[in-house]
Amino acid sequence: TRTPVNVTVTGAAGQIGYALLFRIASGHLLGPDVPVRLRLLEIPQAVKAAEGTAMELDDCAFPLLSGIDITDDAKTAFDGVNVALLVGARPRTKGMERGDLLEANGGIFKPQGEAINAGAADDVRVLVVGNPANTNALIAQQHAPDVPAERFTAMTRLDHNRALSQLAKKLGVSVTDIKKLTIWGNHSATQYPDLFHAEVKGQNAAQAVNDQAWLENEFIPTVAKRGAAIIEARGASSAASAANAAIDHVHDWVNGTAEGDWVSMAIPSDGSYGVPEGLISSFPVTVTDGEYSIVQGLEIDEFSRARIDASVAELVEERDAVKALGLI
Ligand code: NAX
Repeated sequence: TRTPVNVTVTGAAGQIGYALLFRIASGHLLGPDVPVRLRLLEIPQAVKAAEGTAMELDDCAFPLLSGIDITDDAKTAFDGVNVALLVGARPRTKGMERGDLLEANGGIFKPQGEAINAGAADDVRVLVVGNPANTNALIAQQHAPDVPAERFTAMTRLDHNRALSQLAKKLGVSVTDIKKLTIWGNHSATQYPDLFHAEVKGQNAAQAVNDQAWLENEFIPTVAKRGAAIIEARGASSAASAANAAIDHVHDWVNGTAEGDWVSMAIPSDGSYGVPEGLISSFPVTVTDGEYSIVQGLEIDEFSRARIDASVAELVEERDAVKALGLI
């Protein structure tokens, strides 16, 4: 039998954690034949709630779940970790300035980066879900100099999946008919969901839509502001869909992307498409043998250029702000 893969989830007692853990333990993260050992990291006040979730995990008798450890210590949580899902973060509360938000998250992602640096397995893969995800990933990465920089990623797969669904609805097709959709930039309202390189049943998606007003005034804002719409409707932020996207992100990073398609991942830029090197920005990527690469050679027209640049400019601002705060 295979050695279990160590999967650490931070913020395990939160609502995304609750939706995520059962799918990891049932084999959806890594595959139906890969045993997992879960490590749950929480703040001290939430350890008891995490223990409750662990009791429920026990009660599922998942054949692939070989153990659960719960801790409030980052060093313990990340010791030997193969897959790190950084979900716990400090949300923006009323009246909180951006600097305060970045500072509070620096206080979480800096020690977690250090703990990953100290104890992670050689093949560690890190996905940051907690917002501001791209910049939190950058903070953690900068405090893990011994881990290859490209192992730190942030989640734009929920945005990607939201875009797939919106487009499928508009065209009356199945989501499986759509390929090569891209989210560019930051996981924020400035993100750019790109239909100009996407295909629907082999046809260019923007041409299939043939409605620039819908694309600009409906599609892009609906995808970018979907998180707020969910809060408005549900009275709580996206949880199961965010957990599902985290599963998709890691699953495809480990197991590869489908032939003739790509996915969106926020990854450290190598300078492609004019995105400054080192920024953790969303790109179209394919994965082979567990390694992702940015899809090259896409022609970016003026419309897309302006939107990618605006989102990347926001990432530059966030990076400069955390630099000024001494967090990186
Ligand atoms: P919850 O508030 O339900 O859960 C967060 C959990 O993290 C809490 O249990 C808290 O105790 C824990 N936590 C806080 N600091 C911690 C630390 N230092 N170490 C370990 N655990 C810690 O939030 P939830 O709805 O689960 O959302 C989690 C994060 O995901 C938020 O930052 C949220 O903004 C972000 N999201 C990101 C999305 C994305 O697409 N990238 C979409 C969904 C979601 O909004």
